[in-house]
Amino acid sequence: MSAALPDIAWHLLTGALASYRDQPRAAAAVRRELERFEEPLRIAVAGPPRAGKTTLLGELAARRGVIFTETPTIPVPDADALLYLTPHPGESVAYELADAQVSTLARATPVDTIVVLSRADEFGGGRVDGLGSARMIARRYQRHVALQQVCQAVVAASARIGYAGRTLTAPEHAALTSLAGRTREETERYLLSVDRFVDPQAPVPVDPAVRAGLVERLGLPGVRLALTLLRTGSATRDELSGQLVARSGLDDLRDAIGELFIEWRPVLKARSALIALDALVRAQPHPDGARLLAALDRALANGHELRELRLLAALRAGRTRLPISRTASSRSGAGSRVRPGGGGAADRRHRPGPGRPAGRGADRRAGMGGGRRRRRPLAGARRGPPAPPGPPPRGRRRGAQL
Ligand SMILES: Nc1nc2c(ncn2[C@@H]2O[C@H](COP(=O)(O)OP(=O)(O)O)[C@@H](O)[C@H]2O)c(=O)[nH]1
Ligand SMILES: [Mg+2]
Repeated sequence: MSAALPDIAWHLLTGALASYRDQPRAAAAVRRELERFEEPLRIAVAGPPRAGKTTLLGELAARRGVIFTETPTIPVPDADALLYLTPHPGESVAYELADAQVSTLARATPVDTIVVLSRADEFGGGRVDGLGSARMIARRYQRHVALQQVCQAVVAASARIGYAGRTLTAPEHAALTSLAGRTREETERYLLSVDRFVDPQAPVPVDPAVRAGLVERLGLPGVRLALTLLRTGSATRDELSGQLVARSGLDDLRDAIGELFIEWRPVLKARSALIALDALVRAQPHPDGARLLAALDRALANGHELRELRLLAALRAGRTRLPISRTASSRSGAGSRVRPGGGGAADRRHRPGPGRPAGRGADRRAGMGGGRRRRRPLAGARRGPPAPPGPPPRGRRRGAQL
């Protein structure tokens, strides 16, 4: 049985510390990596300006053992995991993320990224079902080969709707209820633009200043959604608030962060440390360097936890599922979910056997960079149409839509 990745990483780092004992700066860098092992998981929230990073950070309440930081650019030094926000998704996101992978090792183990379709309420041209269409787009993107190779999940979320729902006031609820008392036809033309909605002349039973407050907090798509929810049965403040939060996608995002990042903290920490050590050894030549690099390569290529993580992401995305017998046999444990280092069904099936040669290149392709070999045994269980073809030629990549 292969050793656990955190143990291997710890072993390699302490070995490197001994190797570099005569090079104080390199030794200090290794020591720093050893310290990081004990520190909270660092999750960077990145993306273009106005993608909604600050607003989302406000909703990702502090959790023990995790530090969220906002940053405009990638790659993010010191981050163990990345939430990459994009309000205008396209294929270019996959290439931006691929370009930001700092090394071959990082590229070969893309277990550290979740793509967030942010400001999801604005999708679909701000129609009532904008959040619903964003969720469907996210699901489709998760099956796209170019994105699978750079991230673990794609989740649609609107921090604005989540926040407004969570903090919905009684006066806001009352104002929305009065508006919802009018028929859809009556309110629809005032919901075509912000100017119309806040127009003092508009014969709507809510004060213009209150309307301006509503649109400030919920946006027009949010107001439209709230009116639909009120008209279709979510009448009380608690019900409306709960529905807005549920539809915001924030719970889905928190689940993804929990299942793909936080539960795997030691593994992601180990991965960060190994990638950092790889960079250090390349920058600071040492007689032990070649041996260390080979060991690092082996550790990441053979790390069964990293394969489990990739498999878990594929299961969550519905790209694959465990064969029935395996699912049934694991039901007594964690069901079809794969647990961190938990030796679940997926683990038993895919863990390289003892004494099996490392087969560097093959393991890379199999375990990480797209998981082709890993998927093959499960091919019969795959649902839906085959994944779209791979990336277009480089010249046509940027700006293309998925
Ligand atoms: N419609 C909508 N607007 C949002 C959402 N999240 C943030 N915004 C707005 O987008 C603008 C930029 O948000 P901010 O969080 O500062 O983005 P940052 O530059 O990425 O940190 C602000 O006006 C926010 O109110 C969202 O989920 N939906
Ligand atoms: Mg900001």
